[in-house]
Amino acid sequence: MKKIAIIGAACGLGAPDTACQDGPEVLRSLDFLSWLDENNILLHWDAVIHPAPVASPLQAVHGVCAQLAERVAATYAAGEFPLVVGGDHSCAIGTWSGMARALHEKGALGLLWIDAHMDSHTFTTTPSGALHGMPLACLLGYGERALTEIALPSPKLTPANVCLIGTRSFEASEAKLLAKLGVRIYGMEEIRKRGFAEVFREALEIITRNTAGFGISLDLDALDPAEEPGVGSPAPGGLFRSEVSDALHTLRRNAKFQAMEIVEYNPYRDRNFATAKAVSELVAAILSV
Ligand SMILES: [Mn+2]
Repeated sequence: MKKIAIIGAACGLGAPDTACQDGPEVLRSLDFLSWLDENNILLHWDAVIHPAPVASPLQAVHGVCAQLAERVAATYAAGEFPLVVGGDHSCAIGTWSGMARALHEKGALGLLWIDAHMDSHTFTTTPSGALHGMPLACLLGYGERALTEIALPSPKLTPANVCLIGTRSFEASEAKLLAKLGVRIYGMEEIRKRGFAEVFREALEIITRNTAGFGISLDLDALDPAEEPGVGSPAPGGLFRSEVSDALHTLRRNAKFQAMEIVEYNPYRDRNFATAKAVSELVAAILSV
């Protein structure tokens, strides 16, 4: 059975609205994950990492991600399963830089990016300047040096070992970068045509083919905001919680599944804690016995 260490990443300065920075503390204080413990899933809150009071969003994101990478790598080295809870999605730079370093003697890291967006901008293409729109580009080696070089020399990910699922809101410039790199993207149209289960299975095959282990970065905005409104950047026409949770269920005994991240929980937009409940349900899907 996996023993899980939850690491909160309270970053909000990567987004125009900083509300997601309160996500981890809300989930921790309301004990949303404690019922997993009661169901014999071994977990504990390891830490919540907060940004230092610094001058710019870039410095804040760099600070959180550098600490997060250390924490994730140490957790993994200690034999625990790192579960990072965001925070805006800029924390992905820290989570997966840490995992890439933890795994790099064994081999490459595979990553499934479940998200309504591509998060593959750089400072030269971004319309908003927001860093939570850039983490995947950074991990692939494109972007600000301070962010691409955390924990290991860049790049942390090889394009052939990455898949995006749930994509439906993006700019042409980031789509162009991913197309140039040959990253496989499963948009909503393909998912509705083929079914989530089939697409998920195929993506898993791609990201495990040439890797030592893989992780999942789950942006809650991949889910449909009609069901889960408590996210940073809602985008209509998304995934249903049940189809995602059914697919995640298939990973429970997958030995190559090494880490998970759930991000962009905005407690102020949530209604009746629907999105907070989604977080615990999705975690349970992966980890229950
Ligand atoms: Mn995202």
